[in-house]
Amino acid sequence: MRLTGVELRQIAVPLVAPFRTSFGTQHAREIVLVRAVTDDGEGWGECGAMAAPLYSSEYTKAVADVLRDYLIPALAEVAQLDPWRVAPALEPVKGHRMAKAALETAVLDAWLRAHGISFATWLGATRERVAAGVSVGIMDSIPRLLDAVGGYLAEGYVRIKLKIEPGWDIEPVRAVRERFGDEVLLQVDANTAYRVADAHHLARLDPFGLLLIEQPLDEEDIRGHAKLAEIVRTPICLDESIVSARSAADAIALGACSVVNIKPSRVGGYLEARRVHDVCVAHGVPVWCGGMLETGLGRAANVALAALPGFTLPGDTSASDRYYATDITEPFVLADGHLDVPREPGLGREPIPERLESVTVTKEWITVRS
Ligand code: OSB
Ligand code: MG
Repeated sequence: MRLTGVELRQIAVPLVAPFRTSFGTQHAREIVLVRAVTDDGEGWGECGAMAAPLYSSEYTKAVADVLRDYLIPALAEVAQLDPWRVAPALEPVKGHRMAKAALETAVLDAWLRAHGISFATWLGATRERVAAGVSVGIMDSIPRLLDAVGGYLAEGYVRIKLKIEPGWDIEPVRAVRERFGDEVLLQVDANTAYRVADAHHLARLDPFGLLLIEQPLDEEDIRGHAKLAEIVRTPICLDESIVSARSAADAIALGACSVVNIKPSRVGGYLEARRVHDVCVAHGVPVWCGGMLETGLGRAANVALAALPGFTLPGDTSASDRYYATDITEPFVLADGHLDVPREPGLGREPIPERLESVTVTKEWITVRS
């Protein structure tokens, strides 16, 4: 397979409701989409980076720059392209994992379509549908939170994740437990908002029987998470800290986490995401699939990944309508608390042209060979 060129597209899609986390409030999702065009068909990749560098150091403008100026030129050097040759070709460029993931995913989609293989089959999926959890943002008041959680439970979501920050942690968790009971699968995500000195405060979450506390401390504070795990009984799960299979192996060996959130974009793509999964399975560490408020394109690949055997906890793999009034692909729909894993070649989803155009902010074409 030979790469002909790449289209970079910036889109902006309004969210159905503002999504507030400890790092900020999103009203719309600004996303870079990559379309890889080859002599054997084309493929799509969605970049997880957000508009501002507040969740991770990457952001949409930097993603477009590094793809145009460094990553696509590096990939252009590869004469015979296949999914395994992408990461080695991009390896001289430091960091920028989300940008690399989007480019690799576009090549992988093109290659899988050309070979008639679905993402799920190629990754080694063992399930036909995956359990859907939902991530619930920080709200203005407890009654609003209870309305939101009640709505999601009524829709059938099988696990609730509450975003927390100092001042919005013990009381929201207590209120959700009191209203909806102890059987609800419940977890919290701090997005690095605490310090190790908050350990005894976070231990006050222990009586509520949470599945896990996600990323309480700074992404680089592996030792702090290990210290926290000695004081807090609720399992510690890492998100931001896990950027590769190596960092997962280190965090597990150092006792910093007993659960891992796998986001393919954060670790540089689906090949590395599968390696993270394999490392965790080898250590008996449960994993679940995280999300970056993806459209149907990124969601299709995440749902395929979440169908691997080590994904024993429900993921942030919610239905399209949890995020968008109109998705850019055929939507993912909740059925009995689950999403169906696409079975068609490649991602099994593609942008609907009119919808894609209606959310497009800019697009550029980068010729690789003519
Ligand atoms: O920390 O998991 C996170 C969304 C954007 C950035 C970071 C995170 C999130 C979520 C929502 O929690 C996940 C989703 O539903 O896609
Ligand atoms: Mg998280």
